[in-house]
Amino acid sequence: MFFLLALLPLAVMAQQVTESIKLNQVGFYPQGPKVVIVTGRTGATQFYITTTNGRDTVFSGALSAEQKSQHSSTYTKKGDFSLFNKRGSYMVLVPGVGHSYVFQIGDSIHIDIAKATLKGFYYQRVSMPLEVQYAGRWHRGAGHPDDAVRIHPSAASAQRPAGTVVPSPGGWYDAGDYNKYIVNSGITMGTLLSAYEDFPRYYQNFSINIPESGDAVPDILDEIAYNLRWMLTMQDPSDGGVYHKCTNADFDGMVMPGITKAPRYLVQKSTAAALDFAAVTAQAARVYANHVPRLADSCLRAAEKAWQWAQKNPAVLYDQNELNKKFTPAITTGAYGDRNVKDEWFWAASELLVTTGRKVYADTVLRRTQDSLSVPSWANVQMMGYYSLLRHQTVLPQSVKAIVPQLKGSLLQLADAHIGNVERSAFATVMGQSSRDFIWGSSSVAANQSILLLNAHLLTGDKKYLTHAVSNLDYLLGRNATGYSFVTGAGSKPIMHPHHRPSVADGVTEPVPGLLSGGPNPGMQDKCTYPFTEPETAFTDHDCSYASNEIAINWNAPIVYLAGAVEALQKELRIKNEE
Ligand code: G3I
Ligand code: 9MR
Repeated sequence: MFFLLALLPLAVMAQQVTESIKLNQVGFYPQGPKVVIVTGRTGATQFYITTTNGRDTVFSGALSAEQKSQHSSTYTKKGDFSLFNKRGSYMVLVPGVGHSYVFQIGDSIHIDIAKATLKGFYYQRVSMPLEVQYAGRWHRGAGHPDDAVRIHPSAASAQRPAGTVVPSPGGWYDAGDYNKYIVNSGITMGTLLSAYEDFPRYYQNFSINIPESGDAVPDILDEIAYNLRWMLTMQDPSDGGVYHKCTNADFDGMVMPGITKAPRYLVQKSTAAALDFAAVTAQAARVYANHVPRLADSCLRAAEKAWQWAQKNPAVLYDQNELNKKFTPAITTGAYGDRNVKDEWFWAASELLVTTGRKVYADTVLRRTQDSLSVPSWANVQMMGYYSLLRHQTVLPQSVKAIVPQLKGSLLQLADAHIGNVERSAFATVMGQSSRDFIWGSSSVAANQSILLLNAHLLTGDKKYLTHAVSNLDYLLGRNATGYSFVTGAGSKPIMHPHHRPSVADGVTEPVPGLLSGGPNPGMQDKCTYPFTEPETAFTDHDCSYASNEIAINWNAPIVYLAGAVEALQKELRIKNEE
């Protein structure tokens, strides 16, 4: 041992920081899991945790046998230093390979991630200036006012013929583009509202320095309300139908928001939009009841009206190609064209049932429980209904209470399917159990898998789900085949060039902080140049790459939930007999 300790300083100094050592670049909880991955072929068999000057070794461990990843030609060895629990700053040293970035071990280690990713939504606000006291270097003008947008011919009605001008200000820009889409707001808002519903005490004093900070409402609810008020403008007051989106005809160029004066349109009502809207406003109605009662009342009325519209219009899909054959101007922005709305029915019914207890909603819930269940995405929100029903199981009517064991069983079955083989995977993360995890917005797949596991943890108290949920936070913050932290401004090697118009156009070197990059996507639909093209490496930190490196509200919301939940639950990571 003495021999080793004496030699190590020299070894460290001789070695460089290497990107072959991949780990959560932010850090670890003292009692939490701690895993490091060494990529590339190496004869090394040991790893060392050292002080940041490399002088002292504080822990050493054996590297696992070499593994070939299933999702790329990457070889890995794994090191586990979970047993090392001393707070401080450290590096990982692997002789012959180099040393890692500096990371921390500490309490509340992810609080900055939890706050920055929620603040990310503030930076997406439409129609209001981002002032320097809140936005720092990223302050900017108001962007699109959206106080006078036009009814697109696809959305014309007797009361609102094509060209009618209506206000639809506010909300969040969807992503790297400047449009506003109801379907994608659906899962985004549901996820953020659920973060609050699951951890209300945690968010009570969770301040993120937005203009509303300091009022009586928790900041997370103030931020959500900014988009909620916009969503309410998207409902046609005469029939309760909900427009699919508020958009330019074509994407703006890579300029600051509001520079172009292209007309904005409310485009075609759709069943998916109505039901996602109904789900969000129904959930908001109960969440805001004690905080902003008038907003809550408006939400409930809006939710029931949207539901009624959907009942009369149960299969109005949004098909942009068909739409463009019939109407001008052609609309070429994001489609969010969901072709299956069974899950939207289930989610809307679930939220309306929890909020109102009415039988009509229970009937739909009961009819739809055999439908397939998956980790949620913008196009599949079935699981969002499960989360809410199980969270509020005590207030459900008897008929639905009777199926709670079945709902819980299905959720846990899916959770268990995600953790069965983690130890055998090359990065030891829940993410990447299947190649299909690597799709457009794969980072949100990772975060949503963790939310599933966190729900399993909340329902059972079983720590294994929580521990596995942390593995995907580690994935997003650096323990992945690309070596990037996918959150702007976080970690030692964060992405720097997201496909995000303000970040490209604002003249500030650092991108807007707290935004989650889409992540590896072997589809590479943007045709940019990718240095690697296999499923888990098909990523390029270039602003050209909207298919792998855009940011989007439905990707940010689940990392807000994940980071906040892990922070709120960090004490439960402790090994029981240490308490
Ligand atoms: O679902 C299929 C899957 O079954 C198949 O295995 C896989 C193989 O490639 O494809 C999957 O579908 C992909 C889907 O994303 C997965 O969510 C589609 O190919 C892919 O085209 C689709 O991409 C969507 C993209 O818009 C293009 O329409 C993304 O989900 C969606 O997040 C993205 O959203 C855009 C908005 O349109 C505009 N604003 C920015 C936003 C983010 O990029
Ligand atoms: O910038 C757009 C991005 O937000 C979308 O996700 C993406 C796919 O719909 O499209 C991007 O816009 C591109 C357009 O589709 C094609 N021409 C180049 C645009 C990017 O500069």
